[in-house]
Amino acid sequence: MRVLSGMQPSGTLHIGNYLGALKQWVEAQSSDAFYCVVDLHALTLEIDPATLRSQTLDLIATYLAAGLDPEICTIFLQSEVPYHAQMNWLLECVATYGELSRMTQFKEKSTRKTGYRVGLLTYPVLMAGDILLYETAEVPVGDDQRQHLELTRVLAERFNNRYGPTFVVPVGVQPKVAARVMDLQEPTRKMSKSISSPMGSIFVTDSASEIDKKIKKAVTDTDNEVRYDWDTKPGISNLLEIYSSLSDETPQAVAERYTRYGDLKSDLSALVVESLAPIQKRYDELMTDPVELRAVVARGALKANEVAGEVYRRAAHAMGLI
Ligand code: ATP
Ligand code: LTN
Repeated sequence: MRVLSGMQPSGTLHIGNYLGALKQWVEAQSSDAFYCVVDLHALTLEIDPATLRSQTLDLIATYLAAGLDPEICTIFLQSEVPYHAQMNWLLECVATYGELSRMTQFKEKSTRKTGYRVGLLTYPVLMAGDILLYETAEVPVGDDQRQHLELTRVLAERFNNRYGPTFVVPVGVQPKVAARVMDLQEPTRKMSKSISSPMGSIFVTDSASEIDKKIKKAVTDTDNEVRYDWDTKPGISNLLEIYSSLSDETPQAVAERYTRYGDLKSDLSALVVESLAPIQKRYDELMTDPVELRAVVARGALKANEVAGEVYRRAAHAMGLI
């Protein structure tokens, strides 16, 4: 089963990125899995070039530290496979302005700033190309990417109807729990790299004491009953989902063991610290050898270019390019 996913090198990952996406990727890795650092996507918002370069290396190291193994799956940089930019153009000539301007992420990010970049509008087309270039069947992503996945399916189907069968129509897959980890301070809003307050997100690089402080201060409610119920208890339900994702129990089963918020928070904090510790240790080791990190993605790009090149040529030919 062909699997592909990617993340932007836009800053340190939080536990939502890890539980919603990266942890699933590790479980789904095989010789048929492709994972990329989507560095071209990171150019849609203002980013300092040196920062982009260092965050790209960080993200490669984080993928490996979390358990992606380049001997098993293909890890690559989007910008090292030029077919992504080329496919983007073909698909921009399939997508409509109306459907791109209706994307929630575009509406949110474009209103924060006047003079937003055109790339912010066309971002989902680049993403659709990332996926379609690899004949992807499944795309493991968090819940917030559903709309982009749906657009990818619409574009693939439109292309196939107009130009003949060319693309595999992919599906998005979300984990059963923690597909949408919420901000610890505002549990009705998703944990986010760019919007959350520092106390609202647990980063994969956080120290044990930072993790403990953030979980202890997480917003809950005053009825003092540990129950999994998103409608009336979003704060507690969020903590239960994080727990559940790390312990492989259901959130209801975790809830049954606790009567006090404080006990749940202490145990959760210990579990998060224990789960992140090996990732942090490996990350530190990997970051001492940036040359090897570059070599991993250079090897990945060789395979990615082979697969993507074939699909790109098929699509270009179908549209009438010689
Ligand atoms: P930003 O806020 O800057 O847009 P982000 O934190 O939303 O960043 P992305 O880089 O857009 O993170 O997402 C990387 C992956 O993590 C995607 O698969 C996305 O669905 C997933 N993801 C992001 N936030 C969460 C979350 N709060 N819970 C679960 N999964 C998430
Ligand atoms: N939009 C995604 C990142 C992304 C992606 C992809 C995810 C770009 N291309 C292809 C899966 C498959 C996000 O997480 N913000």
